Amino acid sequence: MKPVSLIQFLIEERRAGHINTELSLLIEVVARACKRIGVATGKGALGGVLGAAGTDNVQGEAQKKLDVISNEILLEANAWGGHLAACASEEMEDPQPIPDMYPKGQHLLLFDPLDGSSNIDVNISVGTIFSVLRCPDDVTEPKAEHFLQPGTTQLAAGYVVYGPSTLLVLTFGHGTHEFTLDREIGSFILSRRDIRIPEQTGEFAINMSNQRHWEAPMQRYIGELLAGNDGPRGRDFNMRWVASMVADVHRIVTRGGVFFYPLDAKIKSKGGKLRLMYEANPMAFIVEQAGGAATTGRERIMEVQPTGLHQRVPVFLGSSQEVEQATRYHREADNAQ
Ligand code: P6P
Repeated sequence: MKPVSLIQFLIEERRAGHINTELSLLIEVVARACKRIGVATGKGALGGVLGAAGTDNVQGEAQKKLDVISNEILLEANAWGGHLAACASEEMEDPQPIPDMYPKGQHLLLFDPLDGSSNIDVNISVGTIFSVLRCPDDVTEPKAEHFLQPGTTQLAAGYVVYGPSTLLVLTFGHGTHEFTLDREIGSFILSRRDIRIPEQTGEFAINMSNQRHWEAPMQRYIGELLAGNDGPRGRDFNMRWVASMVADVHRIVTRGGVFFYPLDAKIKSKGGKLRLMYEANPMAFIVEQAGGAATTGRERIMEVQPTGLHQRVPVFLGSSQEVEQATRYHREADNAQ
């Protein structure tokens, strides 16, 4: 069968009325920028891009050189096309408006330019996560509050995982689809259309070193998985934790599984570890469109009303039966209080 390129797919989606021309241009620009990020990441030590940048981001986290480089690549690529009103990034305190010299568009782009960057120096897969919102009609100079829209309003979401192959996974709300970068021609080629995440799974992802800090329902739920055959689930479970959300989520999108970054006593004051606007929401959109589920343990991630651009939330996502079970335990515990 003739391979379908990303550009052909975007034209199909435009003809189907799922996206408009401006959004298809935005996705093409982001995909092209991610190819450049992949090249920079792939150079490793030879590119002089490993290690710390010597600066901290808005989260107070030490930035890697590639965090800063990736952020710049995405900002520069999206500045001139006329498809965006502003960008927001994990690496920037405030949104960046499109420079006055360029035309503005009707979209807001949010991204984590290089998620999992602590893994770069040890050559483990990292990725870019992005989310697209509509800019409110009467807004010409978007501020942070204009980005604070619930995940259900996303027009598009995607990630690019820089692994053995470079993959783009994308949704416009009409299924979740995967594209593989053909490095010889420099095009993303459709490799999986309408991905489905199995409802059941035998594989979970969580950072077990935080176990003593978890809330009781999380202790109960994970305890049942660890009990395996001898416990109430009556079967053994396997565990994976890459500590790179894009890699962990891509495994789940590919073969099922369930991912948790729950509240724990250490991070309770912050609301969680992962960021709502440019990590949890786009991943939730992608997972739900593939038949999975995504909650904070109490509510659907995409229904959280954002209160801050860099707000954090607990994340439970993946195979729906496991997400629902873990969420049920948390709701039961809350109701019992
Ligand atoms: P921990 C990477 O820093 C990240 O934001 C996600 O990509 C990843 O899932 C998580 O943090 C890993 O957190 O506490 O296991 O290092």
